[in-house]
Amino acid sequence: MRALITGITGQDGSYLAEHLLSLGYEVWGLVRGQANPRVSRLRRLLKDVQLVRGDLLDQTSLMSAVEKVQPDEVYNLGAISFVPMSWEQAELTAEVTGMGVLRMLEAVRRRPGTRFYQASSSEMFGQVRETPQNERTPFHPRSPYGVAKAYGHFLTQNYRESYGMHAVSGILFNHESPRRGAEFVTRKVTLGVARIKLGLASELRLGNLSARRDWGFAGDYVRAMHLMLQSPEPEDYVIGTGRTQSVRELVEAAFTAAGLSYEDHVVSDETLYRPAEVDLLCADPKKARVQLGWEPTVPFEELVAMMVEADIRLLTDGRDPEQDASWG
Ligand code: NAP
Ligand code: F7E
Repeated sequence: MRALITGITGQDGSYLAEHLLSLGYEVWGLVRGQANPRVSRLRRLLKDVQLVRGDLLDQTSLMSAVEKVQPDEVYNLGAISFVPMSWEQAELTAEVTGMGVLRMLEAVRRRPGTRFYQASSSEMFGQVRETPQNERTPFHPRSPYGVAKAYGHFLTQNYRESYGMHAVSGILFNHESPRRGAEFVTRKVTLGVARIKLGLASELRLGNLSARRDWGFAGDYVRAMHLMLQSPEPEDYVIGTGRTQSVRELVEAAFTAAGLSYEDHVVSDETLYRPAEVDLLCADPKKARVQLGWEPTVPFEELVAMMVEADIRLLTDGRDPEQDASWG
């Protein structure tokens, strides 16, 4: 089996590539830019992945990539994925995170039989209409990112219905790991804790501590992506743990894991609040459990402790969190 992954240099791309390689796949990753530093990191760590150039903004490059790789499965993980950036660069977010899906679907449509996975997001639920959220819960996105993901989600459904494509969306709730980008709250917190523990900083500035998320481990979630494409019928699935914690609980767990007290270090900074917040997300992953046999394996407290430990090790070794994440 041959797979093509867009977004291979991101958190999920790296875990998915490892998982598919372990299953015997030939794995290709779409990479953009002339001197993308994350590509050299990827090359160091995943030597068996083959690379093809392309950009979600460039239809011709995607057609050429699909033509060259001739994949059996395409995983579209590429996106502008940081929610605050989607207000600052709303048009670019629409182009990459939204229109990028259209361009990938058009490239894949020309190769009948290729299966397509779209990285949809719990951010589409936004201001939630019910809790927990399942595959039938209506969308009310609260950011340009959420709106762009909703477009990609409906388009994937539409191409499935219009052209009979085996195209599915995974509606994934927040998933984290030591490879998470440093801008997202879990990694910002675990890196902040590591800096404070090592005497490199004394405070951590955060935004809204009351928001609640359903946080799981990225390594578990990429298994679900693969399982979705093996199902005989193309269908969409919610993937999450079914548990929800506040940012304050995350902060408390991370500081406690390092033997510190968060009240001594965390500063609430209103400039980090979002123009519109998603207050609460909690998945109902029953369909994935029953139909795919998928279960998350890493509980929240273990995930947070794993990330804190990895970041303390990273900084102790003098590595650069932006360049290395905790890949070593
Ligand atoms: P990530 O670490 O931010 O990775 C994003 C990837 O997109 C990077 O490889 C980046 O490549 C690539 N990319 C950005 N612009 C591109 C463009 N114009 N053309 C091609 N590639 C481009 O994201 P992640 O956490 O792994 O998430 C993977 C996917 O799942 C994303 O679509 C995200 O929106 C979605 N998602 C994530 C979560 C989560 O909790 N992690 C939950 C639900 C859905 P460069 O190296 O070139 O920048
Ligand atoms: O924020 C609050 C913030 O940036 C989580 C992406 O992968 O998951 C991710 O989106 C919560 C929000 O993730 C800070 O207001 C408080 O309520 O880690 P985050 P996100 O926005 O939930 C979804 C499913 C995706 O699809 C996205 O691609 O934490 N928060 N203080 C903060 N967040 C950040 N980043 N930084 C703070 O200082």
